[in-house]
Amino acid sequence: MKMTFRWYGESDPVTLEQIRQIPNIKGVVSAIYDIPVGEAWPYDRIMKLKQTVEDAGLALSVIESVPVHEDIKTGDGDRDRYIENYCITLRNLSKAGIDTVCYNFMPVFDWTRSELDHRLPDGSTALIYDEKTVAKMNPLGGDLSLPGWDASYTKEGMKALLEKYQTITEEDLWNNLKYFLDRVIKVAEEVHVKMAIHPDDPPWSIFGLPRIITKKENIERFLKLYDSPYNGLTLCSGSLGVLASNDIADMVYSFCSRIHFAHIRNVKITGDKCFEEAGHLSSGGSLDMVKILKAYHDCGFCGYIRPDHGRMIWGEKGRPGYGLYDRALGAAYINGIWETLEKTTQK
Ligand code: DNO
Repeated sequence: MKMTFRWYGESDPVTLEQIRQIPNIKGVVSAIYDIPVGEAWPYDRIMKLKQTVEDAGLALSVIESVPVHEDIKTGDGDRDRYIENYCITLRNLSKAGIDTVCYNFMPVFDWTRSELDHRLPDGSTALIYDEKTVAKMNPLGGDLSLPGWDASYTKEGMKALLEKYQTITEEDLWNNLKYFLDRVIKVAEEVHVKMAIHPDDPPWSIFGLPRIITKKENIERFLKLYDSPYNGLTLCSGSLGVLASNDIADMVYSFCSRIHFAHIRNVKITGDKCFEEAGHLSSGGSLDMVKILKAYHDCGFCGYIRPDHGRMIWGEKGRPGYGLYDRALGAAYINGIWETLEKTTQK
């Protein structure tokens, strides 16, 4: 496995210099954040990002994410133009030496939580999700804004988009995803960029919007939509793991050859469709991190891996889920488990 750490670019309070000092982090996962969703990423902008990262002694390992325009997900408007742009971006990324791209196919909202700074008994704060609170939230009301959300919508634009989704069923979303893959994976194969879809977080419908990358059967269906090693997964233990019926280690064993990027984090299921983000340690949450990492190790996983969301600890202020300290502790924990697996497994 290749350990990486997410960096949100120049505006990230966490610096590349800090990231470089976390043991075993050799590369970062980043993106260009100021290009409107749907537009092609110019080669020189990609090279500028790569240079900045390399000047700090790190590699630009994965692009997380190249976002997918809503017209592609709804299957109308300018989807062909946006798909064409997506392919240009992949070609430019490949030319810059990037081999792995993460994306998602969640309508309108990326990862969603009901509270960003829920205080835990130890004084740290964590992201939590409570279904009843989310059900009461007005997606038009600006109640919450998360780092993964596209903040460029006007209220009217958002309203129109949500209305459009009223007529889009899960099956429509599957068809639109296939339409996208049929065009994009062909290019990914040609330029050797591994595409890695991120599961829906949380893995159920929110605000009445369809969500499909939610469980094992659906991931199997996804992989068959375009059967190619370039059509792969970002397996996120925390996103899928909030459903007790999702067995993450089993998914790793089942899909390993198609997992290009592993997001490792723990979550504590606190009720039906309710959860709290925990530190990475197994005993802090509902997932057995050793079992999950052992599954990757048993499969000979050599893709990219990163610690995922952390709590805010030691008084740190920063981007929800993406502070330095708790994620660095997560990285150290993953390193420790991996080293143990390396040294105790018969080759
Ligand atoms: C959340 C992240 C997601 C992820 C996207 C991938 O912390 O894992 O925002 O980057 O869903 O497109």
